Amino acid sequence: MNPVQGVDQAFWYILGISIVLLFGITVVMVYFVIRYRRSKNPVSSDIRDNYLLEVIWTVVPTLIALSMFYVGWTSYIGLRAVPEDAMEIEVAGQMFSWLFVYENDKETENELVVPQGEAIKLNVTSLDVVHSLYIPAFRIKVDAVKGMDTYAWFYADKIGEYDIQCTEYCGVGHSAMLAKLRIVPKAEYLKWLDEEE
Ligand SMILES: [Cu+2]
Repeated sequence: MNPVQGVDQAFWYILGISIVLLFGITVVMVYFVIRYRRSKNPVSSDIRDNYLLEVIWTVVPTLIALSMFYVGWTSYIGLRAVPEDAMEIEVAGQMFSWLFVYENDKETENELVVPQGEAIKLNVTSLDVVHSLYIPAFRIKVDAVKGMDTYAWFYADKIGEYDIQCTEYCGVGHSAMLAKLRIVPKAEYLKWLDEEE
């Protein structure tokens, strides 16, 4: 599965549960406030030891939390498991731009060009301070740290232009640390790769 769908499913699943719980709890709370107000219920009842209820309110939330963990974990695995045939590109953050180095040592700044239909593995590092590579369209966000190699991957399924942004505050030029991802047809990519900059 494309990790984008996995991440989105986890997002909607957790959001859905949150909305149901928010409304459910709010409705019950408002009902209790009205139903058991002092004028209608002057003496409060002393309720103790309802084992069935206690088991239910322990087991059900535990199962809900575990199911959210499972959905989140599987989507995370999708983001980390790189297909074996992925094309590798070296990525380095620096104050204040992104550098991309391709298989033939071609280098670009603030422009990442990849062929459509390929899995792309980005080997990420930094030349100075901590940056973070963020490509929202592909649900990628990974820190770029000097002396450390991290990675991210995405499936370049649709031709188009996508935003790349540094998302770790890295200095005065941080907000301008923008780049573009361009997904182009394979033939166009090969032609581009051989062009001199
Ligand atoms: Cu940065």
